[in-house]
Amino acid sequence: MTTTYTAKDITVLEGLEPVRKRPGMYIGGVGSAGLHHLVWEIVDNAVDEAMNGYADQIAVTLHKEGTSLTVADNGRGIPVDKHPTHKKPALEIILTTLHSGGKFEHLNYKTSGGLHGVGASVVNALSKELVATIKRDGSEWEMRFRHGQTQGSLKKLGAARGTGTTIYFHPDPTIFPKIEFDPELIRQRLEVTSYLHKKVRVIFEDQVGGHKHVFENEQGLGDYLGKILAERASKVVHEQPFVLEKDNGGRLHLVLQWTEATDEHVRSYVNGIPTGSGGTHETGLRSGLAKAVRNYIETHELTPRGVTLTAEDIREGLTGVLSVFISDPQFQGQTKDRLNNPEVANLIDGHVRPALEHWLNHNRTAAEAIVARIILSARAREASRAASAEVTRKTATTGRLNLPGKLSDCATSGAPGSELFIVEGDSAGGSAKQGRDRRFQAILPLRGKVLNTEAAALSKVLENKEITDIVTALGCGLGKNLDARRLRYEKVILLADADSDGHHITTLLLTFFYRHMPELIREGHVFLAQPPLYRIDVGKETHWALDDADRDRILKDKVSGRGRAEITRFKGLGEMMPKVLWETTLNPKTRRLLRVDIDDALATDKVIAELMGKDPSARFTFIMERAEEAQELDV
Ligand code: 0RA
Repeated sequence: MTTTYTAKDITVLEGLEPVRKRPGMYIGGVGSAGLHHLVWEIVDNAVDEAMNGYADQIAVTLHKEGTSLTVADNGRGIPVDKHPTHKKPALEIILTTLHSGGKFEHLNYKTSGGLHGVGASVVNALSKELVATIKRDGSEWEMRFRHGQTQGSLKKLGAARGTGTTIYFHPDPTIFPKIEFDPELIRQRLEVTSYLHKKVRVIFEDQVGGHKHVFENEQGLGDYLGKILAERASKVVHEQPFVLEKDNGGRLHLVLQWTEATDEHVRSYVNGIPTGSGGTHETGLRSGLAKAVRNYIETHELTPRGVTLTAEDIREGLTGVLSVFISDPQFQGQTKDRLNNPEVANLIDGHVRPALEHWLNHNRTAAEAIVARIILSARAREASRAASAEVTRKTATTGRLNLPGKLSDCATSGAPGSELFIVEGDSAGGSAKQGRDRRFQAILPLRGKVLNTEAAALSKVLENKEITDIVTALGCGLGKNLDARRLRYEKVILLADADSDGHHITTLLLTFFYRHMPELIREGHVFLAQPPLYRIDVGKETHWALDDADRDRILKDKVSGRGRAEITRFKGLGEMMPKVLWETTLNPKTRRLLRVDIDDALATDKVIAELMGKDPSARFTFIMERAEEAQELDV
């Protein structure tokens, strides 16, 4: 007798050995990202069940050792009946055979999520233990696995009400060198999941930290946008956001709101996966958006005179969230966070353009405020371009910049090793000017108030004299016209008193650099000087302390048992002798500088918006905490 195998059977019967042999092929790697991939994979299955309308609750439990998880949904429950050809429960086939996409259509099993769309069997293959508990047809069933292999057969535990799927898994330590789930990462992902799927209740019980989170949103992306606006302390230009929800076939959810912020902040997701590097869906959004706005402006004859609107002008201050679900996402880039499906761009453009144009025409108050905002950003861009063109022109014709009067420049500005100290207050500026090495150190004292640039439009920022003096002294332009190669100093060093006013000024300046000259921070040009707060004299020795903790450390290590110490506290930089300022703060051989660094753009954004937008007292703790930390300062 001969047996005929169909292609379908061969596919379905492929075991899990390849997954254990080459886990990286399936989950990207065996580091922390790969480990968390297991969680997203199992959660995505539950999310699919919810998205299809069969479940409205997903509960994730991180068990207290932080090494295993349980994901439960109240969906239909994975079928437990025997598959006609394989004579095995469908549950077993789903968890022990490798399958992807359409190959499982005969089981009605399809995943839309998942970076690789690999499904639960991959998680099973890479777990030292996995337990599936199913409620279905009035009973509760259980099936256990080790390293992807069944441990006994499907068991009926007893009668049960309701339906649902619960998966417990503990990753295999012989595959993952370090098994430690990150509760904060999981919390954030689940919170976003709840925004992407409104009305699904997502519960996260974090037994590591002892917290329980319940995420549930009526408005979905609308609620998410509200949260982003609050975090960034953005002032909105119009009251109601533009909302688009298309749920037939694929899914497209979009919320947009223009703000007075000077940057664009649109977060995008494909099948629930964050696409931090954008891709074709964002391209489609941008083109649809630009066309809708331009059409509206033309139709209503709102075209401004003397300035052309660029696509960037149209998007300045735009805040929003885009979430799409598509059937065969192709991700690209080193971190696989850019969508590459070419067809998606036209699809999104085709939905966004008419819907947004319609909305603009039916929300005239909002539309007019948005157009005014766009024209303003175009004018501000023109103004700053003209200002930097002026700087270039002057340098070209006279060979000298029209530098601010109060700048004491150095002999080697523009050359490697040159430094600009931006100093708070005139008297401190005087000491610094006398104490510096004029060959390579320039001093710019600040007199007036520095504007809080966080909430201000660029045109406002450029009206502030202290800010324009800094911009002119640096010579590299700002915003979209910034050219870091033209920076006139290698190091830009902020020098302020070691007190709370000083910290305040420093924070304002850092906010300005972060918003309008971020390349300078990113390329490591921005530093904080660390002037001492105390002078400690013991006999013939002198020590300098940066703060109270430093003072106490010096008293303990250097002074105790060596006679009486005389401690002087400086009231401000201004009362420090120029020679002392040189020795402690200016001299590259003896000073300590903190390099300002951008760690994580999203987190930084949030910190700055929080600091500058709301609680003024938080501004100080920020700087002081960080400054005490170490050599690197993260804003
Ligand atoms: C296959 C078929 C059906 C449901 C599921 C799988 C299913 C899978 C997962 C994974 C996590 N939660 C889940 N819930 C359901 C449909 C069964 C039917 O027609 O009743």
